[in-house]
Amino acid sequence: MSDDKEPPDSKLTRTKEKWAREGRFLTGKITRPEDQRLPPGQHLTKDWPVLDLGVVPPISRERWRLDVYGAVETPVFWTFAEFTAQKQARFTSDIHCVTTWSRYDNVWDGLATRELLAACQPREDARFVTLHSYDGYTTNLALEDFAAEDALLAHSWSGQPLTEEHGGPVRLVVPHLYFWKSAKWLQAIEFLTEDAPGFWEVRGYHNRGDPWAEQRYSSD
Ligand SMILES: Nc1nc2c(c(=O)[nH]1)N[C@H]1C(S)=C(S)[C@@H](COP(=O)(O)O)O[C@H]1N2
Ligand SMILES: [Mo]
Repeated sequence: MSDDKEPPDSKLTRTKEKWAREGRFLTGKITRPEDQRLPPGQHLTKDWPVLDLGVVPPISRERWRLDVYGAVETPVFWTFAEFTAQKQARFTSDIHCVTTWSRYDNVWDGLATRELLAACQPREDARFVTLHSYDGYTTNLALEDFAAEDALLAHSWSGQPLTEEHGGPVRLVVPHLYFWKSAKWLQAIEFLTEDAPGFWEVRGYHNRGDPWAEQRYSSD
């Protein structure tokens, strides 16, 4: 898997670790009380910022593979063509990034995580998933969060193929959690009986990351 790759240690990574230590951006306040849709401490943006470790892995749709393994009855290994031959979903959802920007009404196409679960059949004792990405990034989710009804493995945004900088060919989208849980350049989904904190989760970020509860940092 991607475990053999050392994720890059950039200045941004060190800055964000510092923010976690300092509790930066924690307000406990609703920014726009009239707007029930915006979580506390967030502001709206119309553009779509790019945030990652600074390395875009060069994975074309032809070379892309998805590996689903661990505590499952039926491991899955798909090419892009096999992946898109699965039942397709279109979900519209909001993005909430822990660095305080939110973006409304993103239209995603892809495979609902519930369909993936139907295909791989998590074992009775599976409780967590860890996402592994082609840039060496990892992030962890409780199985219930991964299985949210609006969560999907997205290959398109606004009806267009997901761009490289936003995680194409395929990224995860879990709208009800901060966006760092939505792994770009998705390579593998590992099902686990024990939780395994990912890249940001071991660097001071909250293990769950619910924007409505302002779960930004592990101390929150
Ligand atoms: N593979 C990978 N996925 C990732 C990241 C990353 O560095 N690598 N960064 C996360 C963070 S911190 C955020 S805020 C979002 C940003 O997604 P965007 O660049 O499409 O806005 O991707 C998340 N998924
Ligand atoms: Mo982020």
